[in-house]
Amino acid sequence: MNKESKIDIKILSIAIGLVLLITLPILINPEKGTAILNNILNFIKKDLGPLYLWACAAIFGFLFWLAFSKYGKIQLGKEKPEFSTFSWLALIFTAGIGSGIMYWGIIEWAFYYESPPFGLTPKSPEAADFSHAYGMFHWGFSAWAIYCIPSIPIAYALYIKKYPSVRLSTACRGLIGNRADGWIGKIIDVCFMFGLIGGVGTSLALGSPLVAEGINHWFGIKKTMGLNICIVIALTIFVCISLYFGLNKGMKFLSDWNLYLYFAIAIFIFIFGPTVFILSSFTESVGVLMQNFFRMSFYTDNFGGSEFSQTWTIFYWGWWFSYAPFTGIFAARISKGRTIRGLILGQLIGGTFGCWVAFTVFGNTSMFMELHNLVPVIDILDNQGAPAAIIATLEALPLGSILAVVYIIVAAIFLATTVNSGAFTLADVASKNLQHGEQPVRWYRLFWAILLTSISIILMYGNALDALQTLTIITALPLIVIMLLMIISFMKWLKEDEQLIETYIKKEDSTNLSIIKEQEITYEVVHTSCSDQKHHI
Ligand code: NM2
Repeated sequence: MNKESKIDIKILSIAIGLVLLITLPILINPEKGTAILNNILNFIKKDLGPLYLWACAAIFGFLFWLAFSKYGKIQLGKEKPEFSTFSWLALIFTAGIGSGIMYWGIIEWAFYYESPPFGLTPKSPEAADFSHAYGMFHWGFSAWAIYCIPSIPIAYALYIKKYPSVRLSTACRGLIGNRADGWIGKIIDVCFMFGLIGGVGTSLALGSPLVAEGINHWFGIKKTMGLNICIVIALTIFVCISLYFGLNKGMKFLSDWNLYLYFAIAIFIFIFGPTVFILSSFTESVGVLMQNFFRMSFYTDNFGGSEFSQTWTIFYWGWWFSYAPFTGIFAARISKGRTIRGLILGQLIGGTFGCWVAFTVFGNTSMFMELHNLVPVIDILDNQGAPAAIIATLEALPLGSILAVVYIIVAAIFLATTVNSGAFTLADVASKNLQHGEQPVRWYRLFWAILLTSISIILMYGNALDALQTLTIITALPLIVIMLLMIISFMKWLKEDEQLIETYIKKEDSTNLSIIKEQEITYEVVHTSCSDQKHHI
């Protein structure tokens, strides 16, 4: 098969056309373009905000049920998992988490401490209690449920139904049937690409100023737009090298090292930072979170009138939603041989744990500095911005200057791994005729990386990155609907395959297999039936 036949020109051109349609007006008239987007955003956040809260809560409940239902036992493909559990989790974690974790993990508490929810007094002990619990909530189980949900129908379509593509439209096939190949399918796929471009833009918008702050601090180079752009170009080169070597070499290597360094910094700060404070604050926050989980999940402050929920929870859920199809596709792509339960619990527990490390260790260290008058974190935050407050916190620790350098490097790697897997997934979705397990062609992977980052650069240049961030939340809205379609489609498939699933599960029970053996049994019966069905598609 020649290279050309692997590119899906239709999807590619619709996606690029749509991106141009949105970015050009912003570029030509940034103020007006941004104002229009902000109006749409305000409408969504105000009037449709509760939808985001309900969607997230429902998804969390659904996954909880699914993981522990009989369907949780279904193994996705009879092959052995392609990656070790560590590398698998590392790939999933570093794909979905960008430099945001190094940015918000250490500083988010300060925002809540200054403007707390539930009408609490700013900077009070109660505000302190919630300031960590809220960070853990926004980067915890509910959030990871949003990431996890698309991976289940996509993995089912890929490994059980044996459809060769990882597209969202394919995962909706149970519901929309062959319309997945028509314009409905195209709209679904393009929505996702669009969300991802916005999501990555947001990550770059937050990540590059943090790196720029470091460069300014250490080398005295001025923090200009030019510096930000140079950072993104350097990052693109780095990403291209990793993409060139592909999933098994470049990307896996980068993800593994991303996590090693991340944990190394966390362990260092945990030992040489305020260990006891970290432990006790974490314990308290877990209690506050458990006690208030439902309240936080449905908090709109309808009667208090504050914008806490819109500024934070709804914004965050939107951001997670806009990334979710991409992380779902990516997670499904690398989860051959895992069970549905493994896929859900791996993402929910592994992802939450990974995020909580930052919020617990980095965030509490920073708060400790503020409360003990070691570093005026809030003052720096208010007057010089978050990146300066982050560096000041780190420099106050033992070996602070080295630590801060490594911290910023890890933030850059987090950013790189996200752009990396984003480009890989875009190339994957905008390809056709890929055989099972085949990766998109090399130049095409690099092309998407360059396209992704150049859109951000153009928008940075036009000073329209705020608009791009706004766009991320807006694009999350259709994605919520698409995810609902995917869930319904998945449930229809389960119903369709009910008989075979029963046989599969009974077979295990009657032979009284041990857990290990249970995992070795594959889903052959369904495989066979689906391969048969494939001929009719
Ligand atoms: N999420 C996890 O920059 C980033 O960390 C990308 C952000 C959606 C809040 C992901």
